[in-house]
Amino acid sequence: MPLQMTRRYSDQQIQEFTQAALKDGFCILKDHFSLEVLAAWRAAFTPLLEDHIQREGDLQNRGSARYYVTLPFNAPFAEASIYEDDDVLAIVAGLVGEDAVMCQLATDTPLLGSDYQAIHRDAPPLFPEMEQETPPFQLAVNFPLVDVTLENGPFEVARGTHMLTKEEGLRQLESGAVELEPIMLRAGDVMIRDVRGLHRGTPNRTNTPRPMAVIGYSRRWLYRPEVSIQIPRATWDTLSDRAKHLLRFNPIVESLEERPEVEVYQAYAY
Ligand SMILES: O=C(O)CCC(=O)C(=O)O
Repeated sequence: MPLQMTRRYSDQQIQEFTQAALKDGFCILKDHFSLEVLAAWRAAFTPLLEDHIQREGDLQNRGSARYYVTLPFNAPFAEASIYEDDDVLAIVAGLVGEDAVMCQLATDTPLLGSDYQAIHRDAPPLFPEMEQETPPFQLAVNFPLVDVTLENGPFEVARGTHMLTKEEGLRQLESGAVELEPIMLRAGDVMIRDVRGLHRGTPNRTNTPRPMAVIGYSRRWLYRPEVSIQIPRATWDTLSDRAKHLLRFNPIVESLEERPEVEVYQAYAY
């Protein structure tokens, strides 16, 4: 049955969030997602993380004691109230077009023993020859499954650097013209960010993992071979028309057993 959804924010507020993301490279919706849904994600994520570490933890796919784990597109993660959230989708449309696609459903998790990542972006420039950035083409919608504190490894980002070349952004960081800010999201908060904003993960100094979910939305013409969402046919048949449209370029599989043995998204820093 199609989900009945409503927007929490007015058109004008959506415009303001969109403008903030265009200017700063990100915007944050506070207290947005259901804590009940997030608790279900947290519980289902723990065994996935353990399994990932056991099978391919030695690949250290995001630096020491830090892991990128794709989420299976089934319950509780195939959750329309999250990936079809009306406010988030309105901002996504304002940034990467009405015809955007959803291409990624995953998590980044630092554990005790993790370190500062090198400052990076999550996508290469579209036109590296031109040393000029374009309007947004790839977004990450990030939301933590636990409260983020200074101790458990806040994501740090340098405001406004998405519209600079990486070299210029790093120069400005070096000179102090811009600085990295820790983003202290609480469970329920959502950050919508342009993946070109210079950022890094920081060490988790606690014994509790700090999973940060990431849903990728792209312009319809952008293909990112390193990420995709395998959609079981039985699930596909239950999706709303809007979800089918958002997910239209992802592979439909008979069973999630067909998914790759190891994460494909290993090279992440651009
Ligand atoms: O999870 C984080 O805090 C940042 C992770 C990150 O930027 C990455 O692995 O690309």
